[in-house]
Amino acid sequence: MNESVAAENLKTMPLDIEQIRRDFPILHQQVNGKPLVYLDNAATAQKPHQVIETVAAYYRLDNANVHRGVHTLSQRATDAYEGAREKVKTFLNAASEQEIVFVRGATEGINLVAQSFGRESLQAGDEILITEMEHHSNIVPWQMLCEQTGATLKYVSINDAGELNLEEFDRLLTDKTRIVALVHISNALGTINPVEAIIRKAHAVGARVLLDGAQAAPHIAVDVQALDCDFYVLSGHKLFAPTGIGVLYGKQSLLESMPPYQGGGDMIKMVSMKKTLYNDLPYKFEAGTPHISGAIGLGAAIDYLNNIGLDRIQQYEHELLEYGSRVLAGIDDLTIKGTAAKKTSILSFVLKGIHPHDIGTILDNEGIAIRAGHHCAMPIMERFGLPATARASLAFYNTREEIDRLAAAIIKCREIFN
Ligand code: C6P
Repeated sequence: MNESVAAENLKTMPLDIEQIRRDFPILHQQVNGKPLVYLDNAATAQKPHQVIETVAAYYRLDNANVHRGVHTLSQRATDAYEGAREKVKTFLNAASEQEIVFVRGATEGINLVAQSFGRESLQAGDEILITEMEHHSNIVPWQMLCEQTGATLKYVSINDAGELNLEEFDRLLTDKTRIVALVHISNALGTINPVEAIIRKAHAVGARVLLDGAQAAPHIAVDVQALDCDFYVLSGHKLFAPTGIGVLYGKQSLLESMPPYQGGGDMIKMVSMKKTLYNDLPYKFEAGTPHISGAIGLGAAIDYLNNIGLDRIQQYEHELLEYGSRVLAGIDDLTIKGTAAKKTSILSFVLKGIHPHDIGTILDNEGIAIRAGHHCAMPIMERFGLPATARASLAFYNTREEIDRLAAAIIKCREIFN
């Protein structure tokens, strides 16, 4: 068998989860006397030793500032940092490295677009269209922009399953809409939004589209050129990489036309006491010493994901979600919130008469980590008339046995309270 056929065959093989789990040292510990079940992956995902070792090796061997020194360590650090950018470019299928800006995370990416692109191009009378299912990071920056420019913020509502009301989107999208910003995959409901159609329609009225891919990038393959989105943001720490590193993708022509977001070192070509010439893309948007080790760790995480294959990850997680949905739906008094026809990786639920925080605490006693609260998406809670939900969020290292432990702990929880 030649090498490419062997590689193709490997891509269709089921995941060896036990092997994968061995890559994640943190998973092999007891919490409160029980083996850890980590189901809070939407908040932050765990790191494989390939990422941990890459970051450690960088600090052991190559640590230096980037783009500044002529010495060998600085050149090595610069090569590794720019190598990571190239990996992100390929991962997202961007047209060029110049379209890949390293930021702190999805939140900073959205704020950058709002304050640079938005502030430059919006005025009173313009409209920004977002949805009821946004994370606060994709609401507050637009509210701030509206206060600054006099633009108006509009929201597309969601149905009981947690899907966008697309007829309403069609009604709210007008030639006044300058920006459409929405979540690719909802962190609180797991809904996968029909972003291709939304982007097409938004472009037809001349609006620009930002996708919040914080929850999408770890679970599905993203191709920004095929999507034709104008901006895409993601957070490294949800993608099995370190915290404090993220990505803003922007179409080159747009990024070229935008003013810098922050001023400082590295974003300049020349500074005199009178004026500054800004640097080329993407450095124009990377003021100050960047999170070098974080970017390098993100590159290692991308290598790790590519080795496994996002298609196989998606397939496995889909089966796990279906299994989890069936098991949880069989528990008395439990209601799953978020039942979209297209969803992934999120099991948000409520238990009649028991506050989600109590569920979270009892599950923690059983060694199970979930998130309980509003998941930084308060408008969704308002929509469903809930103060909070309990949320189990999956990654490809989770197993059916872990779902069974989750279900047993939820049943125990019911028994304690009833
Ligand atoms: N959601 C969750 O538990 P940052 O904090 O910048 O890395 O990511 C913000 C963010 C933006 N959009 C979506 C869809 C998100 O899910 C998040 C982070 C975490 O759901 C922490 S609140």
